[in-house]
Amino acid sequence: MASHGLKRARPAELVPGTVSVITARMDYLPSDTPGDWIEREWQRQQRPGEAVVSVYARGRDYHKVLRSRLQKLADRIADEVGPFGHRVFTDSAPVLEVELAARSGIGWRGKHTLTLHRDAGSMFFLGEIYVDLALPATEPTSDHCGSCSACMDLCPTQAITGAQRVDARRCISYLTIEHSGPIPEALRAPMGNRIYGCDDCQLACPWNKFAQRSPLPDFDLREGMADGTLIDLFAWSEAEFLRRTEGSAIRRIGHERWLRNIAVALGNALRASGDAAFAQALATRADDPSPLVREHVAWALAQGRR
Ligand code: B12
Ligand code: SF4
Ligand code: SF4
Repeated sequence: MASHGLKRARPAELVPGTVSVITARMDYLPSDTPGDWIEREWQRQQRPGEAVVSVYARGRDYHKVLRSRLQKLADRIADEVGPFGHRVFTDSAPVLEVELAARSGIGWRGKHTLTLHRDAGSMFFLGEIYVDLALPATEPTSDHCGSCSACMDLCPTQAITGAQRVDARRCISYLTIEHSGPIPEALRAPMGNRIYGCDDCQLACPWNKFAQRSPLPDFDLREGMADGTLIDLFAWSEAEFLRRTEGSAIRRIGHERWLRNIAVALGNALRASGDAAFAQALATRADDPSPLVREHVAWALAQGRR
């Protein structure tokens, strides 16, 4: 953040000539998501041997999908108004996406910090087109969190330290995706069987019963991403990991972090169930070439002795 300075707050410093920002949301629940999906997600966390990948990452990498659709939208605008200066973004640049979305009426910022709308919950991505066209501004929507604090109360690591304030160092999404080193020991048990990202603050949110399905096949589930077991996924070689995650956002964490995360989940499963199958799976990687993986496997095996 420091290296980009105030570019984040001043769009024209990022893309010279910018005078307006077109904001967009793209829903990501897969098209065949059942009506009781929130309940099902909670239940999966009760089955320790299941591997829980965050809902947003179970299909194709959204960065590619959203960026190409925003570019198509920009091309269509150019067909109507003639060539204009623009650049599309999603998640990739120093852009205050949630703040822009909130100010332009895509939704309000929930206490979990994400953008939220009464008709769509929060299960959507954000994207923007910076343009050099002076467009009339849309209005923000009102805040409908009220006295609710479900997301703060249910966060497994107490990462939401105040309304609209997340301590990323405690957030399972950060720890499993962005963080490269060892996962702090105190936060390993609360990770449960989440191996990539975390949805709990969104599952807790009453507005997500209005979350919309995506009509795009891009977000259809990939094999292993919604029904995989920890034991199966832990057995993937690096080549298999790369093959199975081609075109998926998961690929970016690499095989080493993938194994680190699953080792923690296996340790939690071992502690919860005492099932020797989890210990056997862990033992196959006790001598892994990566010190990071070895340390997490050793921690996980020790959970069986607690
Ligand atoms: C860093 C990051 C994370 C971090 C930190 C999250 C956090 N809450 O701080 C981690 C890794 C933990 C994370 C996790 C997740 N993330 Co994330 N993340 C981002 C990212 C890349 C940057 C956010 C950020 O820190 N910006 C910098 C800070 C300074 O900005 P800010 O949060 O908007 O807050 C500032 C402004 O409000 C500003 N402000 C307030 N008033 C004013 C006034 C003025 C004048 C100005 C200038 C500024 C200003 O001050 C605030 C504090 O400094 C964005 C994409 C993006 N470019 O925005 C996605 C994004 C927020 N993440 C997203 C998602 C989906 C997630 C997860 C749900 C993924 C998952 N399932 O695991 C989780 C949810 C965790 C949570 N409760 O937040 C989506 C959210 C979509 C939505 N509906 O809102 C985004 C928008 C990506 C996208 N393009 O779709 N994420
Ligand atoms: S994503 Fe999970 S760990 Fe992070 S704030 Fe939300 S509930 Fe807490
Ligand atoms: S769970 Fe409650 S407090 Fe949290 S974002 Fe949803 S409505 Fe707001």
